[in-house]
Amino acid sequence: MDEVGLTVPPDAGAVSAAELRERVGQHLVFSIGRGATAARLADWRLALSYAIRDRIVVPWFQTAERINAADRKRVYYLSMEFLIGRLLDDAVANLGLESAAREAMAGLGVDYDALVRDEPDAALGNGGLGRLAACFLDSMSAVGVAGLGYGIRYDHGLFRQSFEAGWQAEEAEDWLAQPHPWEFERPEASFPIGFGGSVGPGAGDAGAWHPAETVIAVAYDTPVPGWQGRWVNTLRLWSAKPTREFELQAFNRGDFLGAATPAVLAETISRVLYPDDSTPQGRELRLKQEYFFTAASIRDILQRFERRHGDLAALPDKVAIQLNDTHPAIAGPELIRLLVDERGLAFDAAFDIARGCLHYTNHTLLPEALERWPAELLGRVLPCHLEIVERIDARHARESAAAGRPSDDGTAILGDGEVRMGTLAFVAARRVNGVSALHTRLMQETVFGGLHALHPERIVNQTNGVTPRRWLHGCNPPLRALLQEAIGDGWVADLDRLEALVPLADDAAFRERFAAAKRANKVRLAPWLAEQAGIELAPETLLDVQIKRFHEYKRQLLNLLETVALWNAMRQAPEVDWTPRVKVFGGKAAPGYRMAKLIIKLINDVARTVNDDPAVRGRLQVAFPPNYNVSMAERLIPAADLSEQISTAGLEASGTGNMKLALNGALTVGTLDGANVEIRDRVGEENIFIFGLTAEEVARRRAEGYAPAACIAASPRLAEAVEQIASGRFSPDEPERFRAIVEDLRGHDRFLVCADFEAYWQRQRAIDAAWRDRAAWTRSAVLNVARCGWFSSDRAIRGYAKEIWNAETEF
Ligand code: GP0
Repeated sequence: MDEVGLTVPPDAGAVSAAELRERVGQHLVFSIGRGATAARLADWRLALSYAIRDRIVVPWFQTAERINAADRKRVYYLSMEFLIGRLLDDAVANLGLESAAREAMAGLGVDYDALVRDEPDAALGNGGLGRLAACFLDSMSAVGVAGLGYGIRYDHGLFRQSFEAGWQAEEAEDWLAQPHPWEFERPEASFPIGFGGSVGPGAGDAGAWHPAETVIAVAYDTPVPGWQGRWVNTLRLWSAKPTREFELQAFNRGDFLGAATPAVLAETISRVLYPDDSTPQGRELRLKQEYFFTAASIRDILQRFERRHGDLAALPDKVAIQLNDTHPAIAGPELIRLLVDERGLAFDAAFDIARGCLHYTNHTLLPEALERWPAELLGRVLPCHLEIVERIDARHARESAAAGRPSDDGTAILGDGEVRMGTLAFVAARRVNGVSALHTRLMQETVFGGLHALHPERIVNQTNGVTPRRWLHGCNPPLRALLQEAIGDGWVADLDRLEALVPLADDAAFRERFAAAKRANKVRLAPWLAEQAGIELAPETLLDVQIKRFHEYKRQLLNLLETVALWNAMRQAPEVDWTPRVKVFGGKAAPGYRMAKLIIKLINDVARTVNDDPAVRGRLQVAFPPNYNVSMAERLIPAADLSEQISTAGLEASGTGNMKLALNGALTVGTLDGANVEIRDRVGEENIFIFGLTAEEVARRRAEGYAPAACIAASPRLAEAVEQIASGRFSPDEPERFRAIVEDLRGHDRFLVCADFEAYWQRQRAIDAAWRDRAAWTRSAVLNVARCGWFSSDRAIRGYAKEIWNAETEF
């Protein structure tokens, strides 16, 4: 910095509104190339973003210098998905520049909030898994871990959802249509990545891989500022480029299309995010994506290590690599390949080094979600890696036999012509973790039982968390202001301090102000909800939200059946003083997931019927705003009164939306699944509405041969709702439309919707009653906020740093 004569700006937060305003003006003219009179909203947004980014760059350099000077152990978080959302407001808040930014823009005649909303969401993820990675990035900077996130810079993130006559339609998302102001392209940080070809013999343990095709991985770096800008890590995303832009020979022959083909094929690799959540499609392109970003990252990691260290045996002391699910599980074979084939180590030494660095997070036990690649496909795309996988498997078999385990205990990596990526990730990892206490226990007892017996120290728990910067400070200004007055702002970096609210739950004046903050959020939401879903939200109405991906195990259908039954009950007893509710659904279905898409259509059909019915006007409304994403979550969560977390017990690994909603004062109606169990343990049984079968009971019911018909017969309410759906009450234009849903409910009901229906209904009526005692409700809501500090991702990251990575935290 000094060498180029640049004066280092003072503290990130120390910039005045006047100075910031001047910087915005300069960027508008000199970076965007536009004058103030011609500037559109997007131009102003870009100008402000560049001006804010300028404040991050020097602390970013300083962080790197600190890490290098102390030779700190580095933590690499490899993830196929980073669902980061908008960055402007988040950066502004982290730097403490809210009032300066507002004032600067007001001085320029531009509305700051409109600017913030103009930013497209970076939707490089599907749901919980990708959003967790984004929260972890934020927290690694907040607590000062020397962390770096690696992923893919998809040209197109998760599709945009719209409804056509109530059916989900998908459109390509285009977040890079405008310049993305937060990243720096690093053309010099690039690696050739090979695919296919053959393997010849090498020296010693080595093989010599001759790939048939090669693409270039080019890095794009986004700085990730932590709270108060005191630590700035990096998110490095790889983009695929052709080795040669263009086949000039072909072009000169007049073959214009042929000239462009290699480039198009190469760039296909980082073209689009696969929209399947929890259900891998096993496509060749997906395997190439996984290898592409993993191989580039591992090479980058090794290169950075080798620039400062000589002895590869020291790698585990200086490098911790976290694999977010099995998508980057090829990291093990790739690291071993580099050590053996390109550095000359023996296989066993290389394996031990790899296993000293690698750690694997499992996010689900659903059998259909566990990644498996046909060995034939892997051998075709990555022939060298398949050979290494075989050697890893053989070594694992030897370890297994030495420990006296039977050879057929189901823990082989290769079997039935497939490579089991969960097993591969487990075998090559030092630690393997689940994402909630229940999930981790089920890992040990079920899917990973055999491996757990062999390596009883390997599986540990790290319950998920959410960043309080985005999910309380950023999204909930009314509550933030109240907290500031009541307990200061220490909670933003130390969320346990929310506990100071506990005594205030019994203070009527405080409760009033807390309720007023919730009301303010609902008032803020109402015009948007009216515009998006055509419904009217009165602030006294109970706002009930279920926002998450559509999957049968998450049971949006259970919520919908209860909605239909409630509608019936209201119509049958209009004289009753029903508790008014607005039910909000939000979420996307994988484009190929037919049942989930049919459930979306059913919700929209029921919504139309209910919302048009004068008999329930002002009592029951159903809203399904399209295109649920991070920004929509930021609107809905602060306004919600009731959080629906109703998955079949044993199937939701953790959930993180459950934490965000509770932290913003929504009460949970939920099963004893995932982190709901830990939320209950903290907020107390009396401040949460638990219902339904436990994981053990679910397993028992299934073992006994569960038959949903008996549950339907035993519940007239449920029977009536199912019959209405079956007979076309909500689809008079096509009475058979929902036949697949009805047949499944009556005949199979894999996710035990019918078994839990009555318990859920009863709990919902208890909720209706509880809502009427607003003081008691608000008291519970305050206690939810007060006791959810533990669900900060700062706590989770400190746990990973201490118990998994063996890495330091600065703050
Ligand atoms: C789990 F296996 N999750 C998967 C997957 O492919 N995608 C995904 O988003 C989710 C879990 O369903 C979760 O329970 C969990 O909290 C999250 O990963 C992060 O661990 C729902 O949010």
